[in-house]
Amino acid sequence: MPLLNEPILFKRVPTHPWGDPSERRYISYPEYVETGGYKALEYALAQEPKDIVELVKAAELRGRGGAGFPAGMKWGFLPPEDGERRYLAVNADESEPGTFKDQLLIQFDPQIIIEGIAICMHACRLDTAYFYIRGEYHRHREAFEKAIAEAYDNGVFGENSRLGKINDRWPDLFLHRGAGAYICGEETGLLESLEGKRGWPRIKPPFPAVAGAFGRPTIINNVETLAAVVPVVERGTEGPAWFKSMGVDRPEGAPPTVPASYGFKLYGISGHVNRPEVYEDELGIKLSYLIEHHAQGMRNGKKFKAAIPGGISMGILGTDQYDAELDFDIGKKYACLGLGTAGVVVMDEDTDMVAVLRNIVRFYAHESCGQCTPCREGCNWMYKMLCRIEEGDGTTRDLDLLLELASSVGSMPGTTICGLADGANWAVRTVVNKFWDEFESRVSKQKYVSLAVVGSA
Ligand code: L3W
Ligand code: SF4
Repeated sequence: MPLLNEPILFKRVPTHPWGDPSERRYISYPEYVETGGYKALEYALAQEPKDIVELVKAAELRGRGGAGFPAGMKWGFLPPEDGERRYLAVNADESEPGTFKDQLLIQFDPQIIIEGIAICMHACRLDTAYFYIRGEYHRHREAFEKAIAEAYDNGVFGENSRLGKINDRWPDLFLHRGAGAYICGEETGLLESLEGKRGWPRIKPPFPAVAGAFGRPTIINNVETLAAVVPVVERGTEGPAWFKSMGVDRPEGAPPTVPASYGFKLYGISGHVNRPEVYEDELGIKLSYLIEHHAQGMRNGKKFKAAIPGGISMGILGTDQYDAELDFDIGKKYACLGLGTAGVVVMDEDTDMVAVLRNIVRFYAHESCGQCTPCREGCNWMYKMLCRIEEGDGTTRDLDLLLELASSVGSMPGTTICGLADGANWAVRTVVNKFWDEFESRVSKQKYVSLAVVGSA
């Protein structure tokens, strides 16, 4: 059984083990309300906006889009109101490979997201929200557009909205479609795209909370983060303690400034497992538990070899890390970048790790926006070396170069505008280091100039 007693975000979306996924259907506004929806917004509207920000801060809800940044703290970064426009941009671009957790809520229970959006707009005094949705999500877009129309019809947005005027404007929610570029999921690439420009990430600071869409203060939150605000706020002052009764506490003796991993999480699991799916459970469940109890074990009874914890940018968990706890501290304990989106991709004993890495780096080379030379040239260079190694034409020099490029400060790491290049570096470092024997056995020993395993994984 899962650690959660009942689904929270998936309350209305049938998922294993509580319901039959074949019975999923669109939950309309009236059905959402009949099943307890919009109580959280009602509560929020009866409070001072700043008190809702404090409530979310107290819950220590960390962003569910990949970075795990505390949502309440982000909301608190907004400058004081000046009467001009302030925006919310909802990141529904969901294009990190292996990540498909938000789409179920978007397609089947969009009102929980819309309620979270409305709460955030009230709390942060944002008058205009954009729902930036991945271009390939056609059915999801249709469902969300219908949900927005229902929300307008029922007075959530538009003239005479129950939120009242914000910055002297009636609040609005617009849907904006992406056009298939991964980089537009990076928050500042998303803003550029929203403004009608090429999705080129911006240098930070300034952070979007200070200067975001159209140069105005903007909050950018992931779909799951905003949905998770709803059950917390719905419980009023009890919300933070309830949320913190789930998940993983900060290490003993750590100061409150060290973020913990509280609450519930949507885990998407795919790859060589019997039941790939999105599951809801507490933060901190073991990878082995996710595979065996939720995903019903490895496919064809094969042995576990590796898993990507949460989007390919996070690096990889090795064969001996089967019991890794899936919380935001996973990176510190298991030599990877972090939990990311918790889009777990599982690989069995027959998987060719050279081919896996070649495929991952191909993705980065293709999706690099090209602004930064180390990313544009480096990803392509690494891809060419990996193709050589996979085809049996590589040398140990290629392996050393790969690691040097991905590890040495001044080559790729830390030299670029956004995290895409670093994502590629983490993938290369962790896959090569954790599966060194496999890579070494594929290259010619001639021209051996060993830098050994450069840097730690
Ligand atoms: C104001 C400060 N705001 C930080 C804000 C910042 C952002 C958030 C986190 O990358 C990761 C990446 C992907 N004043 C602030 C501040 N902020 N300091 O906090 O910032 P950051 O830079 O840590 O992260 P990020 O740029 O948002 C996200 C990885 O997640 N990833 C996710 C991909 C997700 C998808 C998807 O499908 N959902 O594509 C997966 O691996 O690579 O490492 O809002 O502005 N002082
Ligand atoms: Fe573009 Fe890569 Fe630079 Fe990011 S790191 S801004 S994707 S070139």
